[in-house]
Amino acid sequence: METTRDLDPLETREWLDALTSVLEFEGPERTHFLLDELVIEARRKGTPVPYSANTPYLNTIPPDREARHPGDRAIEQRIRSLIRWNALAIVLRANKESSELGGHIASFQSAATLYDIGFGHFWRAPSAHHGGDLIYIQGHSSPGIYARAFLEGRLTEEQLLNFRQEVDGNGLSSYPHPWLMPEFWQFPTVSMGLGPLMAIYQARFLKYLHHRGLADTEDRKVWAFTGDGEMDEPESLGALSLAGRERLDNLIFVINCNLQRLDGPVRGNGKIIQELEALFRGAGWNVIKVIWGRRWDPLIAQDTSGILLKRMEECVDGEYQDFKSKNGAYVREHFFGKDPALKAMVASMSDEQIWSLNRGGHDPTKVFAAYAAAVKHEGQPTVILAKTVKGYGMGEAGEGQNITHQQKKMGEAVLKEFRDRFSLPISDDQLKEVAFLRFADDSPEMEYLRARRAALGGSLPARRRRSVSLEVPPLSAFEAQLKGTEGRKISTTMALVRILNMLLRDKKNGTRIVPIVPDESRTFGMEGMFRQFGIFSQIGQLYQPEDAKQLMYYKEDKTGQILQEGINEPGAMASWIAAATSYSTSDTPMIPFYLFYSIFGFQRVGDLAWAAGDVRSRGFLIGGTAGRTTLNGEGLQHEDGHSHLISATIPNCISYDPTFSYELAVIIQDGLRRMYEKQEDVYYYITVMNENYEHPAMPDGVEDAIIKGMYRFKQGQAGSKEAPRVQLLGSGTILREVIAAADLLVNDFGVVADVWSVPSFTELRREAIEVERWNTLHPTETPRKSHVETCLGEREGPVIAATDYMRLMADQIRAWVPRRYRVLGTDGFGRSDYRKKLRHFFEVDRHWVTVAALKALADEGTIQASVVADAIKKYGLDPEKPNPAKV
Ligand SMILES: Cc1ncc(C[n+]2csc(CCOP(=O)(O)OP(=O)(O)O)c2C)c(N)n1
Ligand SMILES: [Mg+2]
Repeated sequence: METTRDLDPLETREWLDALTSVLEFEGPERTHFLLDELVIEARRKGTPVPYSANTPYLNTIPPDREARHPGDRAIEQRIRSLIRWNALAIVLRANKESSELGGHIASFQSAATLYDIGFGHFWRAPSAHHGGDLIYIQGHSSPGIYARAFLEGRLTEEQLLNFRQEVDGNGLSSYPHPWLMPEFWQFPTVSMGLGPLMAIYQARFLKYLHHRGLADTEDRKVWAFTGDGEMDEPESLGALSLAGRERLDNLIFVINCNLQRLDGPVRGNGKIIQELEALFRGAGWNVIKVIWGRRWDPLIAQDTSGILLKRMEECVDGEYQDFKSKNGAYVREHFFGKDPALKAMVASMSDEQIWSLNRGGHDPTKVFAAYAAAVKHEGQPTVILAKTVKGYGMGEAGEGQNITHQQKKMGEAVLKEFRDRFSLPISDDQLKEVAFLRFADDSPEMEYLRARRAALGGSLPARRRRSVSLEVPPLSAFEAQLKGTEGRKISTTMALVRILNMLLRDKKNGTRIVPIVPDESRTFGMEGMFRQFGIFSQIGQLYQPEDAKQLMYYKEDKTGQILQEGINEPGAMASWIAAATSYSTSDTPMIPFYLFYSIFGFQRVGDLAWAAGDVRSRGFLIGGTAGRTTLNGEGLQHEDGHSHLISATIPNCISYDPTFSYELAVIIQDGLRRMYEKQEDVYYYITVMNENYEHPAMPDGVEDAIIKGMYRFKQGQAGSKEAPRVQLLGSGTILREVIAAADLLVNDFGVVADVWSVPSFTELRREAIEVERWNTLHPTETPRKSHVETCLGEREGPVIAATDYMRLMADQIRAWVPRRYRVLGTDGFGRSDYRKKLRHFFEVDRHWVTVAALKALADEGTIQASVVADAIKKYGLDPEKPNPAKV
């Protein structure tokens, strides 16, 4: 259908005049209403009116509706200019000798005003009157944040000089890392996409705390800064609809649309601002575009014919970028010069004036107006799409150029231009050495800076390291798990759910437990919790659930305790991180338990799990239905035999693969004690399984050894003194095969076996490395012994280990096993079958453990090799069986 050609301009004029008059006399709401009615009527009559989520390529807030910037703009500009200078000085000086250390200049220069207006007027630090706003700062803009902290007197010159030099302490981390600067940085954002995702769930978790009456978060905002390139990440976009659906009006995204990412333009052939506008509007967000600075206002006001807007809309980002890498004359020629009438509009302007037509994101008045509108907006999250220039002020060294992202050098001539452009008080000598600049302590600038932050409650960013210590339940509270199941068969998953139920009912801390599930509650047998504790929903439940008449119906509730995240592991993980850091962000320790299919844990959200360590999360991750052969019917993509290897890569993640419910109880109680009573910055990964078996009572005095990772489960009873001996190790469900193998060994071959339960090979290895390191550095002192050496040193016979994980799991302790060590594991892709068949296939069942033990004894010369051959025959093992790791 022809829609662009105007067949009757007179008629068009009449309609437009009518619109103008309504707008003038009855206001924008009425105009909006009438337009909506017209579109609905046209559609009802069968006219196709295509959906467009875009508004014109203009600022969302027209000049006459802008909230006025209340500050002293001249002083603010001087402060901002000094911050700009110090930010680039940090990077230039770090790279003076060589470029080995790296750093970024161009990104912060494009974002300086966006941060400055926030710090100066909006972002409240925690104080007696306010819980504090939470700011997710773009990772590689860190030099600008350090530069401000330096001006405020929070960082020393020495620290700035140690940017990216952290080994000797007192240095500044390259990016926001709470692990490395625990009193400064709050959120690890530099892995693109994680900041936006975590910010959304943070905002929702603040609502959760508030609705459940755990903390007053009513007036707190979450601000997330991201680049326009960063919005390419699926993680950046993936939770937008959740934010819209949950009406997170405590959330503000600021997207710095400098039109460039690392290699070049973000959308050279299109317009990133328009693309993002449509996406965010579609997801239910309030969108505020800040495209043009105030120097454009008169031109836009003159544009009654729409030729300027037409040009603005047809121009693509690649061209906009190109203009800002050139000069005023070039912009006159190539932007305005396209149309004689347009060129005439700027005929009286000099090239300099054309060059100074500023972009919205560089205009403090426009940015202020956008922020003021955003914080007032109710019922929706807000995104501010601010157009800027990458490398703003860098001139020939990189302004608007494709190379600018990685530019770490600026020559003297360019620095002089920078100085003049921002009217910086820098002598030629200072310029040569790229000196850091400060205002005199009693200067109006310093007074202004201090007064602004004082009015907003103190300096930011700042991180709370500790909160209140909780009184955690003693081990005796877990009595039901410690005494064994007395004949009943249950899974460790069921034991875990029982523990969770007990903790949820705990009078002191029950309300702090946050069960989190990604649409998997029924898989773990947690559906009973729905009715009792409720699923959190800000709206409550607008419908009667289908199963309302049942005891355990599906209950959504405003004060619900469970976070049911849908089929969304990254979102659930982001929720868990928000809860696990609530001690820091809200001074309200929470105890999250996130349960997931273990294979969809670390390998699915590995980068978030790493960030969780960095941000000093405290909480429990529960890898459900774990074990390559234990989750038997779900095949290759579900059967996990390696999550413990990934969790072991995270230095402050403590992992366990328990077999019995008392082990689980001891581990969880100790975790509660370490994380919530002692406030250690660690988190737990525990695997639980869905195989039902009987659980014995806890043997006496094994608690400490369970926590260390290994204890003697059963002492082998020798019929005679000469009987050969072996040490059998196992974890998880496979420990039960190991226990059975001990019986086969003694009954079929007269070999005596001691059985060890090893809930954590990972913790054993960590401790052994520490002991070994101490011994190396203290060679003349009495050597210390690792727990592995202590356990196995005084025993006899070769050592055999089997788990439901890859061999590397048990191999972790090889260096400290004092004798011959054979390891069995489930290397290779999983597949579906009965557990019994799978354990034979992967060669981890009782027969294979027995054969491995006999072979080790034969290799030692304790028994004849023919005994091993007899066993292979006896148990029907095929010597030509293909290697399961390869098929
Ligand atoms: C997951 C991930 N991939 C790649 C990078 C490397 N990286 C850092 S900044 C950057 C470009 C960012 O562009 P944009 O988001 O537009 O930010 P700008 O610097 O333009 O403000 C890239 C690719 C990263 N930090 N994280
Ligand atoms: Mg960018």
